[in-house]
Parts: sequence; C-alpha cells; structure tokens
Amino acid sequence: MTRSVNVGAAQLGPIARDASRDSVVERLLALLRRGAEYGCELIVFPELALTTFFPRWFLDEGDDQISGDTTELDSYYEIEMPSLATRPLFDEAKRLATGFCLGYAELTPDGHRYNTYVLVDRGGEIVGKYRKVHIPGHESHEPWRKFQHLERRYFEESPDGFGVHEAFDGTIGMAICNDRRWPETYRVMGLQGAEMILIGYNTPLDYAPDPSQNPLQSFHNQLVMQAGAYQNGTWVVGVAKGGIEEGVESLAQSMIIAPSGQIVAQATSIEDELITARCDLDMCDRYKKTLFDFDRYRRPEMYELIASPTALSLEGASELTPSSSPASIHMNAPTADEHVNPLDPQATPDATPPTEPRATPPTEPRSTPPTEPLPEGAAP
Ligand code: CDT
Repeated sequence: MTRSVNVGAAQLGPIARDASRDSVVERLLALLRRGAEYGCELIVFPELALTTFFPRWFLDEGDDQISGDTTELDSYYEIEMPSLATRPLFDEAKRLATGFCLGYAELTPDGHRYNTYVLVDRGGEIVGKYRKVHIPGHESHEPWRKFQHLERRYFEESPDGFGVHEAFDGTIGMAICNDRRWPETYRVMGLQGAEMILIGYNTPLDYAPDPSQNPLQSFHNQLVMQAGAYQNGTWVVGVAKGGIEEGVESLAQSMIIAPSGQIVAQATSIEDELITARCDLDMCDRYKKTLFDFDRYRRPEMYELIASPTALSLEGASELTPSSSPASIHMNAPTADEHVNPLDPQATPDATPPTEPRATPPTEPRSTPPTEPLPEGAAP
C-alpha cells in the first residue's frame, strides 16, 4: 500500500499590527476546518502566522542590542506553546484529527528569541520543533530603508539545525523563509531521508539592497523550492503570508511541489487561501533511488568546502587536504550589503558607510583540479 499525506497549504493574507491573537487564531481555525472538510491530514501555516511581520519596524531603543521599552516587541512573541490563545488550535486539531504546522516568534524562559515552527500531529500533540537557521536582514536600525528587515536583531540563529520527524506516515522536515533559498537546507534534510519539507515565508517584494531583484521574486521563489524538491526527491510545501501588510507588499504564490520538481498546486490569490494536494510519499523513492541515489552517486569528499565556515582565500586553500584543494580558489570577501544600500549611488547620509570594500571580481577563471596526472614534462 502506498503511503500518502493529504496536505493543505494555508496561505494567509495580511495581519494588521493591532490584530489580536484571538482574531488571528480564528482565521487559522477557519483554514484548519476547511482543510479537514477537504480530507487534509496536515495543514501548513506560514512563518510568523500569529502576528504581523514585526521585524519591519525598529521597536526598541537600543543601538547594538535590544534595550529600553520592549513592551510592543515582546507582545509579538509566544512564551509558551500552546498558550491560552493558541490552545483552541490544538484542541481543534485533535477533534478533527487534522495536524498542523505553525510559525511563531518564540521567547524562551531564559530570554532567547527565535523564529520557530512547530509540527503538531493529528492527536493535537507537538511532535517536532524547528528554529530558523538562516536569519536575513540587518541588526541595527537603518533609516535609509522604506521599511526595516530587523530579523537579525529580533531573532537568534538556531542552535539546533535541521532535523526531521517521523510523522504523518513519513519523514517530515521544516524550514522557514530565507532558509528556502539555500541548497544546504534541503540537502541536510534530504540526507536524513526527508520526504516532505514544510516551508513558511514572508517575502517583501521590495528588496532594498538590490531592487533589480524585485521583479524576480516570484521566479526565485519557484526556482529554489522546485530545485530543492527535485534535487532531494522530496515534496515541498511552501506557504506564504502575502498581500499588502501595513503598507509592505509581500509575495503570495504558495505552492505544493512534487519530488519531480513539478508544482501540483498553487495559490491564485494574495489572501487567506487553502490549496491542497494528496502527496504520494512513495514517489520520493523514484528520485531517491535513481538519479539522486545519494549513497551511490554523491561525492562528499569533493564537497568539503561546503561545510567550511567561510569561502577560502589562496592562503586558506593551503589548509585544505590535498584531495579537496582546487588549484585556484578566489577570495570571496564579505560585503557590506546589509550596512548600507550598496547599489545606491545616492546612499543617504543617514546610512552607515560600508566598512569594507566589495570584493573585486576574480580576474582569472576558477580552475578545476586536474582529474588525471599531467604528462611528464608538461607545465603545471
Ligand atoms: N522572512 C524572510 O526570511 N524573508 C526573506 C527576505 C529577505 S530580505 C532581507 C526572504 O528570503 O524571503
């Protein structure tokens, strides 16, 4: 008998700054119930599904660190899950035998702030938790921007990484928004046998550091999630909070993608909308056991650089083992992208000047290490 999970991607439209938790939970309950009517076993909500996307505002008074009056900031975090306000979701999940995945801001008892997802099974129990690994944006107030993206101020990077969970008759992983742009996200979970990766996102259409990317937002969204699905033989469920929220327009385009990389369902609105698909989990093996048979075809000894903390300079290359040391490796210096709009020739005086120059493009092509020894006497 094939294993399958009937999944619903519960896209949300905007959530206002002053929306109460109860009003948002009512919207989530409506989507959960609709999903149950459609026979869904799992409903996936977006990143930060309980509140507005609050990192768009500078909400405290500190310079480098959060300080001063944090009343509004703290109001966006959950200090327990479930809480009084979110308990109805868990109770309804159990009553309907419909699990869910919920994104929220987490404030731990010892004061850590994370951008978090929980996976709740059909009995209403938490069976998995994920804290966002790749935190985009900037740490300090940058007045030159039309709106802030202070995720790096208001969230810490996950100390836990990407796990997978045996649930819903399959192997389920989670990722949050910016994570979806990184191939490592999918691969680390793919290597643990992920058959379905749940990804919530809030993606503003206006990317201040390089507005030339704005018209490509939808293309990039599809590109990364379809590639992640195909290259790892896994289902991907991408769920947006879209529409114009507090004046900021965000991408919608929620979608469910098969291990073939094909989109099997896609949202048509920028509002609350449920899309569903019955996902055959055994379909993953068609890819995991053929083209992407990791055990048979991967060459991890060729990929050592991927797990090294920084791109390497030529000097750094000497620390590599001979097997992983390409003949020529170029410095890929960090840029100051997030300190000042690097592409704006008219950068405002409010902006902090870049502290380091942008890296100069390499002047010589990357060379691939020779695969065969050079003939005797040949120049290297
Ligand atoms: N929420 C989130 O991670 N959004 C990012 C926007 C990056 S712009 C600073 C994304 O990758 O979609």
